[in-house]
Amino acid sequence: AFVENLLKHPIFLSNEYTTKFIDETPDLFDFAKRQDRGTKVLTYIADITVNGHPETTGRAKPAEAKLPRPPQSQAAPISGTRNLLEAKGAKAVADWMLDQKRLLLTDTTMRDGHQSLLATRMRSIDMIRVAPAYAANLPELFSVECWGGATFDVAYRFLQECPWQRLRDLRTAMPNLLTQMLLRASNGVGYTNYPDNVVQEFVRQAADTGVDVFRVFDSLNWVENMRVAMDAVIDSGKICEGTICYTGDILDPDRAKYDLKYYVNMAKELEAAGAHVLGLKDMAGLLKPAAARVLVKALKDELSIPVHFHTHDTSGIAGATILATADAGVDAVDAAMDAFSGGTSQACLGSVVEALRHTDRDTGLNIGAVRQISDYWEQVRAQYVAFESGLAAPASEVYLHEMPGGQFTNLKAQARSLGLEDRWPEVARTYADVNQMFGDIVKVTPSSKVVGDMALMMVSQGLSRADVENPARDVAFPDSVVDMMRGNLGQPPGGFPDGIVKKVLKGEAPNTSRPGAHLPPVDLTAERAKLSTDLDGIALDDEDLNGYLMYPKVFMDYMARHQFYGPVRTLPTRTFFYGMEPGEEISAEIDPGKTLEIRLQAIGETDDQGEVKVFFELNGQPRVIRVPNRL
Ligand code: BTN
Ligand code: 3PY
Ligand code: ZN
Repeated sequence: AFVENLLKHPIFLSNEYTTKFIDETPDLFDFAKRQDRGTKVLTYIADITVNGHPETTGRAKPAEAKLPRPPQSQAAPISGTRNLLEAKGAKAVADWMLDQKRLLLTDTTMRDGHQSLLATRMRSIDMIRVAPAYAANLPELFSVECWGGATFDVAYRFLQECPWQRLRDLRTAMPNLLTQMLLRASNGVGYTNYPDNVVQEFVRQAADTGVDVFRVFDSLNWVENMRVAMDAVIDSGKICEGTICYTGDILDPDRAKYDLKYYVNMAKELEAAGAHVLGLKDMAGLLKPAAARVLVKALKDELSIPVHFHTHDTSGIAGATILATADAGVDAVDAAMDAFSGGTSQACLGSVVEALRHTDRDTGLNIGAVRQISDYWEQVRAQYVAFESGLAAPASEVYLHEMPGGQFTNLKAQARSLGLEDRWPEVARTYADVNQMFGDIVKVTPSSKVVGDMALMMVSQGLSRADVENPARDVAFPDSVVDMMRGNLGQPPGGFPDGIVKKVLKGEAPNTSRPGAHLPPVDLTAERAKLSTDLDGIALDDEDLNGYLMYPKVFMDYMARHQFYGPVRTLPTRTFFYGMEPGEEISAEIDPGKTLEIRLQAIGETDDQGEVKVFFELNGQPRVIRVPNRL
């Protein structure tokens, strides 16, 4: 009856049925709630089969229908870094790191790897299926970065899945390994400054659900704006990696703003603020080998906490930089499994393992296990060709524009959609000009987005830096620029230049104190009650509330679609993005022990009402689902 009702709905019958329709037509959910989950999932598959997925339509399609096969676990998981954290606490893990002769490795494939190569589109199921092999075969890893950064909102927004459930499942599947997340300090996993109690509540929940290592950074390197998040991590008993974002070039006298002294001072501030580990985050891949040697040596000399290095291979030289940091005594580094490495992603993990073999920094990882896991990742990556951003070769251009790995390909796609594809070199140069105009700032989410917004605006309107700075010329600045100049992302070292602040704010006074100091706390009890009412009394847990607090609209839209489509998160990735073919069979374990065996029998003709009948077998029982043909 639900499908009948739905199909008779006036909007459904019009051609306006898109995700928006689902999100904006609340009365549908009275019907949706009564549907069993099997029917909901079949409705999703039928719709995608008939109409395609909006995110993959018109993009490259994977060659063959093949389910990626994870490697066998070679043995029951042996004790790893997580066991040490559980037994002895965060400080003991840091001390243990300092005692290791070997270079410790973090695998970033499940977070930064796909964030930087596939627009963050990797689905949980592809991670969860290989997680037991990590636990069993690579217990020597320092950590697995698998959460935070852009993965949080992309899960809700584009993948129709709950990021918290991803974390819980990965945590369960890798009980001996430290899980690691990227946290944008007061910006949480969002693009704006949240009230202090929202940040604290988010950290508490992330620690509870399963994050062990929090890499905390601020997008302007303002330590003042990192304390709330760092304190919350420390209070949770988990590992606080207080992090420096690296920009400029310490060996270049023309970039004296960010010199060796600047970084060493910041590192000391972070150590004094209670960081268990110092993160050195080179989000654009700007740290060159010779500079890395100098910087890491200085940090190791001046600090008594371990140093964990993160870089991107955009310029093609990350491997050399990692080896230089290893020589200089770095404690841990990030790398991505071979199939998810290189380009705007991290350096190649297997190659780092091999390069250090039989040296005193030998990583101790089993290279056979690395290869097997990477073979799995290669099959996974092939399923996501629609999201490949295709940086065909290393780009030394990154030293000009300094775009972070995650932004580079994204901005390129944005430029393309604005018809500026041929003018990419101009966009890159303008991005560099905007950086100088803003006073040479750290560019990383969210400050990098502000610089990108401004650069695209300038190129599309044909404005030069001189035009923008000309007091006689009226310029309409993007909202994100106004917001940053108001001080809502905090302050860069030395503040923003007076001239640009005046021009952007038209005389309005900026706020130069910590944004969280003047944001009133959110009334969590009231928010929960309101959310529950808005969702018709559905029971909401703390994870849901935290999702809502970060991204109210994205979360509500996700919940609406969830009511309609049910648990689509365990569908095979090919089915999720392309639907099924007649004769094809798949299975999806929607709960532990509850598996849907789905066979698509046939797809009917479009009838005179514009509807298509899709014939399935669900666990052996025939089922017919009608969906509109919107093509
Ligand atoms: C999204 O990409 O917004 C979330 C995935 C759900 C998309 C479904 S597919 C069928 C229907 N038609 C659309 O245009 N969106 C939804
Ligand atoms: C993020 O904040 O998502 C990043 O990856 C920054 O480098
Ligand atoms: Zn990164």
